[in-house]
Amino acid sequence: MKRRDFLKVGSAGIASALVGTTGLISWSRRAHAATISKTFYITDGTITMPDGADVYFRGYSSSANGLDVPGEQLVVQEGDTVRITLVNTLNTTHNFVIDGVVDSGAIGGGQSKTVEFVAGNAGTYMYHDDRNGEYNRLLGMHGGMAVMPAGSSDELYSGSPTFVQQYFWIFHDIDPDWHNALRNGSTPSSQYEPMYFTLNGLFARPPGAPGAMDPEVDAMVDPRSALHGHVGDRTLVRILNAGKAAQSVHTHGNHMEWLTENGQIRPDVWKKDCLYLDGNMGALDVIYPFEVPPDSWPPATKGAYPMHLHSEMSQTAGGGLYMFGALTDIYFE
Ligand SMILES: [Cu+2]
Repeated sequence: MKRRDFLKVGSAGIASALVGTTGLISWSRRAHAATISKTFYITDGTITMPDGADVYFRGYSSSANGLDVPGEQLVVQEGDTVRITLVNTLNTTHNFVIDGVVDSGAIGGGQSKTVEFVAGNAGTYMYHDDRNGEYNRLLGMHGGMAVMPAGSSDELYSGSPTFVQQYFWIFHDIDPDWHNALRNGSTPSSQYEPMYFTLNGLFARPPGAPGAMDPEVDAMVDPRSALHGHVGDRTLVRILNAGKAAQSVHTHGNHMEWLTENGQIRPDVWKKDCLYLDGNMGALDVIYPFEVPPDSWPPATKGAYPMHLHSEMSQTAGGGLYMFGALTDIYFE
């Protein structure tokens, strides 16, 4: 579909567009720029994997004794002043970087630093620590930032196809041998071999498994990840890959409208059910349109469909444990 055709479809929906309440990201249009302040504590700890292994992580956390992987989702508007205070509780040196936007410089062990920047072009960004190449990002120091167009609540960029609600899907993959080496201050020397795969920091759980259907632990129902909508609730998904492994993102039910690839606006909006996502900070923005699935008869207006990744190992944990990987569900309500 050409963008021109698409915009016609999109503009019909504007009158009824509302800011969604089911997605985690809620956003109201604002006439004036604001100052957004946030404090991140650089912390570490272990997280228990589905096979029982405790793996070391570092994160940008919302409290000094917490460990958030990924860090909290930031949502700002073009022109906003964003002020981030970093409190490094560790004895290693870290930083806070948004490529092309801000670089805190080194924050030594036990030090704090406040960085300030003006949010520029609308779009989806990853914040991360690039102090030690990719290693701190892989250890968990990453998160997503959405910059909304000035004065807009239903566009990805000015003039984009519109949506009524938005989510982040931040994927990650974990090689425990690398995490262990980095914990001990050494450089990983083994070939990278991811054993665990997460969506917004959580693993899926198959039916009947401990934690299944618990929104605190199960990526299938985590309100940050599972899409909920009625027919017509066009949903923006900001997809980021903090891991190292390239992935293939597949939605069932509807195709995705593919708006951007690695921060670049696509010249035409294609509808795709499967999209390639680069490893090492690949990024996609898509709209899941919540249309009645075109081949269904009688028309299916309710039901649940999976989103999964098409590399088989990403659906597993610990070299087995099927369905303990990076997947979630899409609920037509
Ligand atoms: Cu599939």
